[in-house]
Amino acid sequence: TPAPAVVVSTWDFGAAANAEAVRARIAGGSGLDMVEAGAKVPEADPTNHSVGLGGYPDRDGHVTLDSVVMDHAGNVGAVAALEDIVHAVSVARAVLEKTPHTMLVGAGARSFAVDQGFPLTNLLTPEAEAAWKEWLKTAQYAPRVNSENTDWRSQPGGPGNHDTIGILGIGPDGHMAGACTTSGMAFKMRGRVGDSPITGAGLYVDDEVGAATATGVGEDVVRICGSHSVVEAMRHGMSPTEACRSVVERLARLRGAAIKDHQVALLALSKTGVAGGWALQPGFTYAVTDAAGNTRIERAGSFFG
Ligand code: SD4
Repeated sequence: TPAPAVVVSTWDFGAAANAEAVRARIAGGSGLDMVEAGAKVPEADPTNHSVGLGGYPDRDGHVTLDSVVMDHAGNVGAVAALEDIVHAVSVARAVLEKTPHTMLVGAGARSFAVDQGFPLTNLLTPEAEAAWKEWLKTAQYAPRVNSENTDWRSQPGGPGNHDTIGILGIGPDGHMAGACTTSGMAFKMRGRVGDSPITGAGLYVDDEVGAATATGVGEDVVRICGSHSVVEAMRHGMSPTEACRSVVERLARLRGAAIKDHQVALLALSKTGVAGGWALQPGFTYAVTDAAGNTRIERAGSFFG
């Protein structure tokens, strides 16, 4: 059996995020410090078109970010439809620590971030702008699966193996925390908010049981309160993998043919450091890292073959 994981995150690029999280942990940081440090890595990476700087815009050309953080004591902070700030996860954390609220959205979130000293940055990179202009030629919104079975990676708007990051951590004191951050679905309607900043959908942390996070088509994750459902399944005795699988299967039963071209991927970490995941479509990977910083990439099983 592998050493217990102290941090897990979605997709192969989670490896770089996990490395930062472990660095924060070794420096004495809390679970919240870990997941924030990790989530900031893809936020600052302009080549990731689903998170932070370089994220694909909405259909009107605005890059809008959604993010949430949650700690072991049920403290939550979130932002939705945040513009012009690279590190949405850090603004979410500021909502947790500096306000009496759990979520700020849109212009209010942006002015709060400015008040907190976050710099304003144009998040629309030339590459993302070019992809948006290409998309405008047809302007067909069709959320595509992040799957190895389709050729969508090569299509404009296909984020390839880059996606929302959900990251779950266990601090040196044994307490869990999580974060989820995204620019949402490429070319979404203006004002659209997905699952990622919604507590219980994109992220849920329960320090008695474990934590879970989600990526994929947010509308589907919201319908089943994806992350909270995974944590509750774990509470009733399922392993992280079994819990993620049961929730994916529940979604498939609920939605039938409506989800056949969608991806939804769930990732969980138990309180004891066991990681597991499951997805609708094949191709979902996640990064699992132990306290010494050793990382392995796991490939999740899937509902569709
Ligand atoms: C959303 N779940 O906004 C996010 C998007 C995502 O690329 O995971 N993807 O629906």
